[in-house]
Amino acid sequence: MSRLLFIFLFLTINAVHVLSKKSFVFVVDTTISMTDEISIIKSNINATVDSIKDYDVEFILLPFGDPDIGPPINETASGFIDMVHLIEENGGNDCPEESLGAIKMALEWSQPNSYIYVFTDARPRTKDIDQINTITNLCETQKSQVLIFLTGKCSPTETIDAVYYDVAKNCRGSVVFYDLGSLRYAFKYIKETVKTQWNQVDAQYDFLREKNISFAVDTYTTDMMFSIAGEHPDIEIINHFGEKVDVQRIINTSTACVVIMQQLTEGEYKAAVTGGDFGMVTIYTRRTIHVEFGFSSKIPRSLDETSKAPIPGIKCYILVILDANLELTSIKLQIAKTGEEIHLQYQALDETRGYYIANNIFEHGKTFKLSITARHKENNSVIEGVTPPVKPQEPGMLTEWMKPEVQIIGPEMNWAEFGDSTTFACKVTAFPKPRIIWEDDIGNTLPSQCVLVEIPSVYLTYANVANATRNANITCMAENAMGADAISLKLFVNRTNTFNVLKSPSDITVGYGEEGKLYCEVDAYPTAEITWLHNNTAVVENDNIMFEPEEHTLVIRNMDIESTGEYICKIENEVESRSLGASVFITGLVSPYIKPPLIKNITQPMGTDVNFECYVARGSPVPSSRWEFIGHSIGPLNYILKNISKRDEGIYRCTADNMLAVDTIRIALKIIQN
Ligand SMILES: *[C@@H]1O[C@H](CO)[C@@H](O)[C@H](O)[C@H]1NC(C)=O
Ligand SMILES: *[C@@H]1O[C@H](CO)[C@@H](O)[C@H](O)[C@H]1NC(C)=O
Ligand SMILES: *[C@@H]1O[C@H](CO)[C@@H](O)[C@H](O)[C@H]1NC(C)=O
Ligand SMILES: *[C@@H]1O[C@H](CO)[C@@H](O)[C@H](O)[C@H]1NC(C)=O
Ligand SMILES: *[C@@H]1O[C@H](CO)[C@@H](O)[C@H](O)[C@H]1NC(C)=O
Ligand SMILES: *[C@@H]1O[C@H](CO)[C@@H](O)[C@H](O)[C@H]1NC(C)=O
Ligand SMILES: *[C@@H]1O[C@H](CO)[C@@H](O)[C@H](O)[C@H]1NC(C)=O
Ligand SMILES: *[C@@H]1O[C@H](CO)[C@@H](O)[C@H](O)[C@H]1NC(C)=O
Ligand SMILES: *[C@@H]1O[C@H](CO)[C@@H](O)[C@H](O)[C@H]1NC(C)=O
Ligand SMILES: *[C@@H]1O[C@H](CO)[C@@H](O)[C@H](O)[C@H]1NC(C)=O
Ligand SMILES: CC(=O)N[C@H]1CO[C@H](CO)[C@@H](O)[C@@H]1O
Repeated sequence: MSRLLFIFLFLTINAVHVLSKKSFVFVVDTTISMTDEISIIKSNINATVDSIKDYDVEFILLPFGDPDIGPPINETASGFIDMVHLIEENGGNDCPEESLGAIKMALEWSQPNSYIYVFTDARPRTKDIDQINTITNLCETQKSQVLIFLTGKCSPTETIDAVYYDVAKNCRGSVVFYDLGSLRYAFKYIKETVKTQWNQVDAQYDFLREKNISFAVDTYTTDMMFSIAGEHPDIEIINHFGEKVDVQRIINTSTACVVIMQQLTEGEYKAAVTGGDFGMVTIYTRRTIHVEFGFSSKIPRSLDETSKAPIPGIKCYILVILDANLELTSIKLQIAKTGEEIHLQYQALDETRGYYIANNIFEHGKTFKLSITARHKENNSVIEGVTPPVKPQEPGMLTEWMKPEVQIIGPEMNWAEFGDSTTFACKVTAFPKPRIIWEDDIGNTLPSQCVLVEIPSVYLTYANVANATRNANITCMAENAMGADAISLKLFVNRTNTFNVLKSPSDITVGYGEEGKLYCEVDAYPTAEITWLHNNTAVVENDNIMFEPEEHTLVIRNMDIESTGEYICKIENEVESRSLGASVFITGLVSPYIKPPLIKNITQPMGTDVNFECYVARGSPVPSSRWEFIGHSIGPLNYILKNISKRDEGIYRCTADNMLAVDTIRIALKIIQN
């Protein structure tokens, strides 16, 4: 387990490095004792190279004899095959050989992440053993894999030198002993190591007869391969229910056993490894991620704003979407045919959702793949993924003329914070290029931008509301010679709650009959409602009291006593409520006053006329006044009572009243008989 951890750290620290073509290096012992092996190599090499030449590898042949090593020959696939067929064995029949020097040279000569296959029948020379440190360091920095295929022992009694195990262990490889009859299986193993892009190789060599290896299969693991080398090796994979898992046994010889597992389900597993003696286990794991991606000439915010292939010749943004648990560590462009690899700069668009953006100018006709490396955010394990091949769009394509069709991208309802800049997008399919206009519900044209995403007829159009201050209905219209289409989106502006009273009513004194105003104004969100109360009763508009909402006022047009009293402006929304009070007073009112009469008793003979006079000296509003006799109103202020008779005798009252008060004078009439 600690070894597993070590490998994880190892892969993590070095996750970002410049990758170039991997090398496929054959290190072949060409001494006379290898004659039979070399003929087996020759008869297997064509098919092997053929099956892997499409993977991005370069071929290097490194022969070593006695005492010469190399030189390495860097070749194309077919040149490499030719060179292998030209190998001639010569030189000493000594044992041991300079195999460590050859491995070291192979590592120095090859690219990082290479496969180095060593064919020899000799153990290393004792005096070369100090090279093992150099080899270990090279393997650590290069991450190359060294597989050693041994076909003999220098003397039958000698055990395989432990030095090879050290090399294999430190170079993620294995030491496999094959006799001449089974050497061809080495080529099968080679194919499997290259055919699948293993991204984790873990070598364990410390097993004696029996070992149980626990391992976990996560959601990203797609394939695993176990290689067991030793005497009569065997392996059984057991799932967490204790059930035996079906595996594909691709090599089963008396010294090597290789099994492959595909379509694994997540969980804890156990590999029960057995052998006759000391042995070595190499575990290969392939983990891949599902990558979603798209292209646009404007930075896309979602896959909806992209096309499946880039438009060549212009700056093109690439949106890459990973599982949110993963953090992108590299994006590479692998150009088909040339094998060229381009590292792309990228930045997170929304890391929590796994959205990343890179850009590139794609070349016409150059098919490519995107190769992604990511790391798991929790345990830092490294995962890779490669997209299917993508071919840039063909410029200059024409199509039938078609009427625009407008589609919303993203939600129909959009929320924005107050004052935010908000961008809306629509997809328009039309040919020829349509005229596109964005408008809001009060007729403003919004600034917009239009990009072609799919040649020849798919456009993306973006409109911007620079300062969202109100809810709006926004329409995208597209028109060409074939017709028009439009679609509407809604913008809701989310404001923070505000409640600012701008004007509040204050006490006023209004002259009788004059106009009075009370103010009440608020800036509130959500919108607040204003209601007025007068003496605790809701004010209803009438001829005298009116509201002027524009001016935020309540208007008393014609001041009277009724209109005095306590007024309250009540401001209320879902969040807050406030009551603001003020008193209204009246001025200019005068009580009626009747000038007292000089003669209060009138005595007159029957049949004569009596002149009643009543002088109202003051009063505002103008009092109403009259003469009364025995409770009845009898006439106006200057009243002449004619031809008096006895029954007219009594007390006469003159009354003047207004809203404030009443004033009264009395005159007694006495009639004498003549
Ligand atoms: C393998 O390739 C070599 C060189 O291209 C050729 O001479 C030879 O006939 C091939 N052998 C087989 C078995 O195809
Ligand atoms: C081998 O040749 C290829 C192209 O011919 C070249 O790109 C690569 O760097 C060479 N490798 C070495 C190790 O010289
Ligand atoms: C491996 O596990 C089996 C049971 O699954 C057990 O019988 C055996 O002793 C274990 N071997 C080792 C070396 O732990
Ligand atoms: C990393 O964490 C994920 C999620 O917790 C888990 O599925 C996966 O098995 C872990 N991988 C390793 C190598 O531990
Ligand atoms: C593997 O080979 C051995 C003989 O070397 C044989 O006994 C065994 O049944 C084979 N296993 C499978 C699964 O083919
Ligand atoms: C946005 O509009 C509001 C109200 O019209 C205004 O107060 C504010 O200053 C504007 N902000 C910007 C950035 O233009
Ligand atoms: C939005 O505007 C469009 C075009 O002016 C109109 O057809 C549609 O009914 C409006 N929608 C709403 C909800 O106001
Ligand atoms: C609206 O704004 C408040 C406060 O700024 C925020 O808490 C809330 O999530 C926002 N709502 C929406 C729908 O954006
Ligand atoms: C309101 O109260 C004042 C003072 O009490 C009173 O003069 C006025 O007539 C009242 N008006 C109404 C309409 O109730
Ligand atoms: C007026 O007449 C009333 C009764 O009729 C009487 O009480 C009063 O004294 C008289 N006053 C004068 C000044 O004559
Ligand atoms: C002039 C006039 O109308 N005189 C009348 C006054 O009243 C008496 C009775 O109350 C009549 O008889 C007179 O004719």
